[in-house]
Amino acid sequence: MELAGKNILVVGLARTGVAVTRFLAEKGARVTVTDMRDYDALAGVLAELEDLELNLELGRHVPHSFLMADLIVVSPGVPMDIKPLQMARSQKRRVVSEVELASWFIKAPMVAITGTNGKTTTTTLTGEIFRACGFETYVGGNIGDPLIDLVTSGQEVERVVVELSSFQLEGIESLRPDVAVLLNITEDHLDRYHSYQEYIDAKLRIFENQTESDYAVLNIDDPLVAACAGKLKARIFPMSREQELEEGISCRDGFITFNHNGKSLSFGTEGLLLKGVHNLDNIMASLASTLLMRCDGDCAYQAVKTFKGLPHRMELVTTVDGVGYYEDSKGTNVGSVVKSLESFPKGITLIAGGKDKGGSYEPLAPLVKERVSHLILIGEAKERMSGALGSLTDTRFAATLEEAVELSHKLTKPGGVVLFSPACSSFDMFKDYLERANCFKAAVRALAPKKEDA
Ligand code: UMA
Repeated sequence: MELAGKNILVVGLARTGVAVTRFLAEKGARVTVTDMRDYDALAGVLAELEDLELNLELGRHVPHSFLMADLIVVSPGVPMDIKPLQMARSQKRRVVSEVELASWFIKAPMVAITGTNGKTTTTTLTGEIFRACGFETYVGGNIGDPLIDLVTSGQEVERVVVELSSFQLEGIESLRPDVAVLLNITEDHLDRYHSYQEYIDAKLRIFENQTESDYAVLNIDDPLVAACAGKLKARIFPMSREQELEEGISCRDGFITFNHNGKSLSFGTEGLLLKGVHNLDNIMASLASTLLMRCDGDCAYQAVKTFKGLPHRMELVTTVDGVGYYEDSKGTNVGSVVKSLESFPKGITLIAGGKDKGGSYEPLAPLVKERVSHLILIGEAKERMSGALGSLTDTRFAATLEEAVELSHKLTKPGGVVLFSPACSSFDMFKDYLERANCFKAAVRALAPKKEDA
């Protein structure tokens, strides 16, 4: 689509909206930007865009602008079913997400990664492997850097690795990854979707434009993921920790084995810095994607061996009075917290809660009963979480995250761990999961600065 001179509406003015606006304005489009937040709330963001000529509609969405637009680009945080978007669609206006827009201008081969958990780790590691193998690589998407930034920069790359959320996938039309990865599906974002099936359907859209020349890397240990295999046009490249695979990637008895077109490569898992069984899935997905896209096995394995993982994923903040304090602010859904709890044997003080996403907390019950000595709940979700889990262990409420940390310090015996893994989003008390992570870390460090164990 030729953008110069077109009326384009950008909906949402946070990270994505700013990046899209700059791109479109530089392409010569007539850009209108709309956000429900007002001028005061957006002062900082507007300062970043002051060199551009824009039409601003802030503090409200004006339906007329949606109906007049040649193209509407929607930020991931804006639900697709808000009234003005519904109206625009019914009037055949073209509505896309930022990743779709970016994909129109990207020529380099693309690996796209989705799933409920592990996306960011897999995306980062996949990027690291490509770079270690000598490919100029851009890593972006839901991970934090909008994909459109690559296009705006004019940077020529040889590989693109993009983390895609269900929100971004809702607004694609033609985005077609050369390799699309689906790691797992468990309940999430039920505050945004009308049903779990709607969330699953959004995730599966990652495959919809693929053809027989592309690959779908599927974690077939996950029944929901395995179930989609028969419906895809792309070549299926399965991954499993449970089955040996003649064609695919599997992990058994301390070795990851990649079998493809009669070629076999084997990689030992002992001594890898990335711990936990769920991380084996992330590693297999990254190896599969990169080896399918011409990476050398030895170089790829070197990158895996030196990869330490990400901040805000089970990060040990410090140890105070013999108790380890782990920050897992990215544990924003139940499936993710299950995996975090599985990492410790017993004696866990779990701090959880935040903005409720409407899903069930029941999947946490067996692990809470078996391993959690104290459960400290915060945020809007605390009553509902207490209803599901409160009878299984000593359960208390705290008004703030700081208060929860102080309480955990009083309750946890030496040798135990305090795990902050919320199972909820942060938006009831914080700007985002990063602010929440920093609040937890500051509260831990304030506990006993001189008591930190060496
Ligand atoms: N808004 C409206 N009208 C509405 C609703 C919202 O105007 O009806 C406005 C809000 O006031 C806000 C903007 O729209 O100003 C929404 O922005 P956004 O939430 O899309 O924020 P961005 O900074 O653009 O971040 C988004 C992703 N956020 C979400 O999906 C919620 C980021 O993923 C992503 O990194 C970024 O684009 C760059 O691509 C974050 C996330 O939480 C990490 N993702 C979810 C997750 O991982 O679970 C999906």
